[in-house]
Amino acid sequence: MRDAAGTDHEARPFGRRLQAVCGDRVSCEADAAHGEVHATGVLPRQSVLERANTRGGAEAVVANIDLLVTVLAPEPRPDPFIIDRYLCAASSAGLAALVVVNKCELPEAAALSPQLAVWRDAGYGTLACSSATGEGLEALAAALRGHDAVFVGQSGVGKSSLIARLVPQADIAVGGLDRDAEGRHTTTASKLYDLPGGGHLLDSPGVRDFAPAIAALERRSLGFPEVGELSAGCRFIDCRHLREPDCAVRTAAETGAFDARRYESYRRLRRLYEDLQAAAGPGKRDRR
Ligand SMILES: Nc1nc2c(ncn2[C@@H]2O[C@H](COP(=O)(O)OP(=O)(O)OP(=O)(O)O)[C@@H](O)[C@H]2O)c(=O)[nH]1
Ligand SMILES: [Mg+2]
Ligand SMILES: [Zn+2]
Repeated sequence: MRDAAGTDHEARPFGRRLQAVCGDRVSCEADAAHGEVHATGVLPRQSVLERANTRGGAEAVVANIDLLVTVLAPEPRPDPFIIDRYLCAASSAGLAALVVVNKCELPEAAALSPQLAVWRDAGYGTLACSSATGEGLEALAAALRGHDAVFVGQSGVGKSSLIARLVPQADIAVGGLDRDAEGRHTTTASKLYDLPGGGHLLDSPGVRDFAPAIAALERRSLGFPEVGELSAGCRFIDCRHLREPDCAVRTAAETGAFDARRYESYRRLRRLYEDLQAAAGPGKRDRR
């Protein structure tokens, strides 16, 4: 916990129901007798990134950010579907999003360019950089300046390595690649760093998968900007863009106007959305 003067303290959550996440602003009380600080309450959030739990409910991941940065690299092998789901969660939560390819000095990075172009065409910011060589780091620093940003992505893509370069005074652990096979992650808890030019960066532990909280997802497009735009041409206002007749989204995917892999990603998220909706129970269906 950091106080108004910028000093960090160890703070214990006071009471079992306090659900603070990284980025939260909390009210605190000093317990002078035990030399401890207790976090007693979570202040209202400006924004929150939420993931789905298995019961179809929502779990906060980070709070009070305005920019989501999904980091990928040629190694470990990227899963574009996870990245899509993060991007959907970001647009549904009103956050700007940036897709960053790290380790761009590796020859295999060139193969990621077509996929990066698809995200760029969808309206997301994209960047290639290398924490090893320093290439692209100035552009990344410029894109982050003044923002409260979080780095997300698979374990081993180099989130912490990038933060170590962007925040020179950060005391941050960076790991090897082999740990992934054993399921150990180098970063185990989210942490907030001050950016030199203003703003903040949150490092987060690597993920194997990510499912956005369904209640937070934009219901018609699920947060896919292309689907949001194309759906104006669908015959039915409540088109799910699967097998419905005269669906402009499916037609665009068939003709190549909408990237086929992004459409597949949409279909997978739609199925997950409906499964989670069912898990949440009939009373919670289509609340919005
Ligand atoms: N070749 C190359 N390796 C890099 C680069 N950036 C990071 N690495 C390596 O990638 C490995 C993982 O780096 P981390 O920064 O710990 O990755 P992370 O995304 O923070 O991983 P988690 O904390 O487990 O989520 C380390 O061995 C780094 O040295 C880069 O630009 N090029
Ligand atoms: Mg890390
Ligand atoms: Zn449709």
